[in-house]
Amino acid sequence: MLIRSSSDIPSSEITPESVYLQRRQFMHGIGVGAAMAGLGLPLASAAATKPELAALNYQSVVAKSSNPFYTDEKPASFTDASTYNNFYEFGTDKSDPARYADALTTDPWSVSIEGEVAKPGKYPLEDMMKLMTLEERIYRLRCVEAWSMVIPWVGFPLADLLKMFEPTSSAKYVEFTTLVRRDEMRGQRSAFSTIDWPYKEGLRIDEAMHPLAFMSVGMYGKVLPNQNGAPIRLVVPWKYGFKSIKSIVKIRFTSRKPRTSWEGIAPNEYGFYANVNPEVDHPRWTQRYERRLPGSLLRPNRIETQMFNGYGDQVANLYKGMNLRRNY
Ligand SMILES: Nc1nc2c(c(=O)[nH]1)N[C@H]1C(S)=C(S)[C@@H](COP(=O)(O)O)O[C@H]1N2
Ligand SMILES: [Mo]
Repeated sequence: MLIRSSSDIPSSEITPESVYLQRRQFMHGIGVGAAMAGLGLPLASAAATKPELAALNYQSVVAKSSNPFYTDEKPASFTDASTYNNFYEFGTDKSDPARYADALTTDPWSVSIEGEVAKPGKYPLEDMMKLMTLEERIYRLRCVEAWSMVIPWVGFPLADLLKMFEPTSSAKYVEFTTLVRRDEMRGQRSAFSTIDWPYKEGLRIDEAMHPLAFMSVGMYGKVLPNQNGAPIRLVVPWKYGFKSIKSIVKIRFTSRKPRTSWEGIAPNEYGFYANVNPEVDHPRWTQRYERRLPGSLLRPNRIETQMFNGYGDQVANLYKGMNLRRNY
């Protein structure tokens, strides 16, 4: 059980393998949020999220092969991971998010929970995070345009978050929505934008509940930089990068498959599933190889792409009997 209130965590459990929030120091004795009361969970007062995250010691976590998410692949540098980004709300160039995402205010932040759940509502981010155990999770984030980076994310399982809201039996899919705030997101003011804001993504409920799917609130032991999707973004390690939606403000549980932004833009190029699959080419390029960043012109670091981004043992059963060429 990963969901627990801060006061339950004995200091002896604060190990290098799993770094827990040490909220006690940050308790302000502020009253209880109505949303939390609605969850019927142990209540704690507002916590200062950012100082806690800043205190994470990620190095010691990286070294532990006992971490089930461990990889011995070399992580990209923090600089590479935070200056080569896709975040169209701030522009279409890979350097735009690092240049312009500082304009985004991420505090206060809340997430609306809607649809097929027993406990819908508007939940302040701090309140949700209080119930989560933060872990380092080292994954390759692979973009559909054939580049990848290994990034030590800090986050918690998506399933732990979703279960708190008690999805009903009609909840077959989960839809995620990014913030719209034109005055802070210059890409949303652009006349040339192809995206019909807000950016939306979706998962089948069993994909969303898979232990590899997680919500990230940090990377490299630091609070998530705005350009990487602060204050909270999805990471789905076995799928192409565009599924990993950033700066989430709404999670809706639905009985029908939600329409994603990229399906709206180019349905023949970007499907709902978007599982990493070297066997199925993108209409405009092969998906057999990827460039592992950082690379250079002389050393492009081209490697073979693995089925499900290397997580096949863990996720292939989700797609048993499905035609993966049709369900791309
Ligand atoms: N809201 C939003 N989320 C988004 C995107 C975006 O444009 N807007 N781009 C996606 C794409 S195409 C990729 S490859 C990843 C990039 O994540 P990174 O910049 O942290 O590497 O974010 C995904 N999430
Ligand atoms: Mo991407």
